[in-house]
Amino acid sequence: MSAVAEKAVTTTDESVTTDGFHLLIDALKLNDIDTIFGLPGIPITDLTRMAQVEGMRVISFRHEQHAGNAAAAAGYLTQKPGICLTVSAPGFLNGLTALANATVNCFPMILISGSSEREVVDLQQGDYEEMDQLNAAKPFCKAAFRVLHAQDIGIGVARAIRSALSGRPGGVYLDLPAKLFSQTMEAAAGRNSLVKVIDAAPRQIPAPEAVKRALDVLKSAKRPLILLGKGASYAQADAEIRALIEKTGIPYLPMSMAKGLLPDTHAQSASAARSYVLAEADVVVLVGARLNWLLSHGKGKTWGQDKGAKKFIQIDIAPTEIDSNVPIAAPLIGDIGSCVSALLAGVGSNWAKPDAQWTGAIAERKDKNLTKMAETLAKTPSPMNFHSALAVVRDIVKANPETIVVNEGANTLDFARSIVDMYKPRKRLDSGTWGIMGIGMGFAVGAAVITGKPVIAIEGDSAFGFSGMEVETICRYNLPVCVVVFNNNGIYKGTDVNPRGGDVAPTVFVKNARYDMMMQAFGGVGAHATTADELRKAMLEAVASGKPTLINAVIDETAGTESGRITSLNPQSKANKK
Ligand code: ADP
Ligand code: TZD
Ligand code: MG
Repeated sequence: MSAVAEKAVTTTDESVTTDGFHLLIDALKLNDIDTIFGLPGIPITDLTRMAQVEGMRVISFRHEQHAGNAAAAAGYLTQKPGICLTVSAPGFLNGLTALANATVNCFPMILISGSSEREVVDLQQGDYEEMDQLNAAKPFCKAAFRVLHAQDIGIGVARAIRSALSGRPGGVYLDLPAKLFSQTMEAAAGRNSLVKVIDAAPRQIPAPEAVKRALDVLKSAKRPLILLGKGASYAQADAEIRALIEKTGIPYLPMSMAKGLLPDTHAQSASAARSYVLAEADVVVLVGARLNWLLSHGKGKTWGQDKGAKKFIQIDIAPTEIDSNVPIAAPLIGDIGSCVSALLAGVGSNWAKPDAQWTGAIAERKDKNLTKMAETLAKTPSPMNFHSALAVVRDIVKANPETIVVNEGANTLDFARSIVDMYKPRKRLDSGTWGIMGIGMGFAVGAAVITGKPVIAIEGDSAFGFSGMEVETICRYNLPVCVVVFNNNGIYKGTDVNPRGGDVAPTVFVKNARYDMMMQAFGGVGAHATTADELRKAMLEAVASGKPTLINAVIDETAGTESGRITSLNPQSKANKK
């Protein structure tokens, strides 16, 4: 037996001591956390070994940002905070981007970082990887804690878990100085110091008058619309949400990560008539969706500013979200499960379904747009464009609805979001609230590990580059991940040229790169697809085998547009100088 294993076993003996390492592992296990995503090094190397010996899964990455993204994905999918473990200063900072992104996305995760000696750090005397991590983390997360004494590890972990999960979920930082790990205490006292968090995300029941107000506003609607956000999918109130939509007969729109909460093929989905319903609806029920840039802040042309005032009913757990951009007529504060149930009770059995004029007009536009899209998807241009490649992905996901789809890029993201239908809740993970690049392989690994389900990652070639080295991680753990790189030789397009000559333009990459060979380098399957048929064959093989696979899908380098669908956010030069 190794020294590490021996030490772990002896903690069951009442007469012996435990230490910071074991208390942390025991505290996590006591709270049903069984997986750590991280990257070892001083002072947490032994912690990763011991956690494995104690039966936890320790998934080791090549860069902390991706371990952090994996933890965030795990948190979103399971309602248990995902754990990311890093070394001090640079490792911590590498993980911090993921912690901030998780917080922005309202995903529960805990970044646990080892840190250097407090006395040296605070006097800035120059320690190995010296940094005041606690203060650095604070602006980027929901809460940040430091534990200095072994007997406080239980409480520290409990505070971190409750902070991550309760109310609006988010990222929490837990700072553990190196000295803490080897601090010892009597094993029985250690066990008693641990805390099992009871009811970490308590139900928050909406006030009856708020429910009545919301129902009154909804009843007054002529053209109602329900908008589902990723808060709705996170909440795991799938049956209640479906019942509300089907009982009221109100058309609904899913935000990208709420796709599949009801199947995208549902008759009441208004996705294919999105711009029409946003402009025309008179009452909009927001369910776990913020009126941020992704929804044009709830105002302007998108929302039909010239067509009269709109009324919003907003269900959210965070009261300060209300009136963030436009006035909210009926705020409904509470957890989505409780709020939707309360609305359902008020809806009863004789709810008047929306006017057929409204639903008919939506259906008409939907049919027209879907027919047009079907025509575009049926084409097989050479080289492939986004549509012809995504038509293949769409078929594969339809045939494998349990598959989790990870998606990032610009055009690759925007087209995939609208073309690839989802059929089950919480099967789509993407660039989210920030529109961040780099979540790809981290989310893919996190989702595959925590759910045991296969993953298809639809990646722009630029987007993939941010986390590409993690294909080694995918191979190392033999995960059923199929990465499809939409290779158009660059960011948005591969056609830019530098008018001055010399260096190539900033948005283009090496032409005809073979990303598939990266996967082969680590023993996975690489495939090169230049036609839709080749792409289909490679994806079918990947799905059937479950082997780590990367398909280099060659996309017409002229096919994309600048910034995908958000070209308008690009500042334009006003100078007249050349
Ligand atoms: P999307 O990007 O899909 O529009 P957002 O991330 O903007 O979604 O919005 C998610 C919202 O859901 C946040 O305002 C968050 O407070 C809220 N939320 C998250 N979980 C819950 C829950 N369990 N109950 C109620 N609201 C929730
Ligand atoms: N860096 C980070 C962390 N996030 C970002 N969103 C960007 C940079 C800017 N950016 C985008 O918004 S999309 C994108 C970048 C660099 C890449 C687009 O290229 P792609 O996709 O190859 O991934 P398409 O299909 O070629 O459009
Ligand atoms: Mg590209």
